[in-house]
Amino acid sequence: MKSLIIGGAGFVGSYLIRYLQEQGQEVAVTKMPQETIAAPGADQYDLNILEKDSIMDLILKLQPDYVFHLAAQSSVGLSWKNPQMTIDVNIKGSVNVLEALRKAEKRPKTLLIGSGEEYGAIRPEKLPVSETNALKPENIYAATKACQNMFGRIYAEAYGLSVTMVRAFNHIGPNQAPMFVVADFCRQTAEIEAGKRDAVLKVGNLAAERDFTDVRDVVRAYALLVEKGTAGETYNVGSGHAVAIDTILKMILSMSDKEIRIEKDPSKFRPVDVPTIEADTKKLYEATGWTPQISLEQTIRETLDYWRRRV
Ligand code: A2R
Ligand code: GDD
Repeated sequence: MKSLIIGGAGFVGSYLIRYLQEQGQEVAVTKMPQETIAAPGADQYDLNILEKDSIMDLILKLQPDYVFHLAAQSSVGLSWKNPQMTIDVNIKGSVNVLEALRKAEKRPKTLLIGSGEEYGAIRPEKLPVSETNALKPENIYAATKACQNMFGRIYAEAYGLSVTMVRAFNHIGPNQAPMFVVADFCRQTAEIEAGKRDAVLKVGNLAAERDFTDVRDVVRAYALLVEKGTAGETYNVGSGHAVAIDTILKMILSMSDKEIRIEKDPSKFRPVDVPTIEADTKKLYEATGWTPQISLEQTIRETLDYWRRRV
């Protein structure tokens, strides 16, 4: 079997390449021209998803069995600062991918990666949130992913494309960019331990509750879903348990010997930050049998150790 990963130079891509190769698959991967990927055995192609014809050429050339569309502007925080770019990449780029798939001779099974953020503020009695819950995105990123989801369903129904949609909740682990909360707090802690900054850890909204899963469990779910998911359907991918950011912070601090002071940084707060996002993963379980295997403590410890080695 041959997989094409679009946007494979990012956080999830590096793990997905390795996982699919371990499963015996042939893997091709696209990256932005300025990016590098350390992935022996995977064929690499430069591709900007805003260039529609290039996607089509690549899919026609490779004729993959599976396509994983990971390319995105993936940060909620950055989406407030750069809405146009987020909309271009996440909506126009995704439609470009769908158009390329529509014109492909051999139509691959495809996974589009959306977000638990698409639900927006969820009524407490609706938690954990299932895929049938109404979408009310509360930030630019979430709106673009809700839009991508709608296009995915439309293309599946109108053109018979084998496109399955994921709503991924927070995923974490070593090698994640420090614009996301766990990597950010672990990097700051490692820098404090190494004497590279004062013993003050800057934080944003600690009251938010999010559903965290180790990235290695996440890519395993993607590989199962691309094969077993139903075209036109959406599946939540998360742990099923929301944890307060404050609890995450305390876990990280408990893993360090340093005395660290916490300071609120106004620039880290967002115009809107929904209180709780928690996934109902019954549909995913019923389709694939997937359950997460790596504990929150293990993934946080490994992320902290990763930053200790890096700083
Ligand atoms: O922005 P860069 O240079 O870091 O590249 C990102 C790439 N990307 C693009 N690829 C092709 N054409 C574009 N116009 C374009 N713009 C950005 O997509 C990066 O290498 C990749 C996304 O990786 P990450 O930001 O690390 O996201 P992650 O955590 O791997 O998430 C994968 C998917 C995304 O759709 C997220 O929105 C979702 O899972 O949570
Ligand atoms: N980044 C960051 N930095 N977030 C902080 C901080 C901080 O210093 N302090 C508190 N937070 C809070 C944010 O306000 C948010 O409520 C929560 O921590 C998680 O923020 P992020 O790690 O930036 O992730 P995200 O939830 O906005 O988005 C991630 O998860 C989505 C799925 O739920 C990304 O991986 C998205 O691509 C993904 O779709």
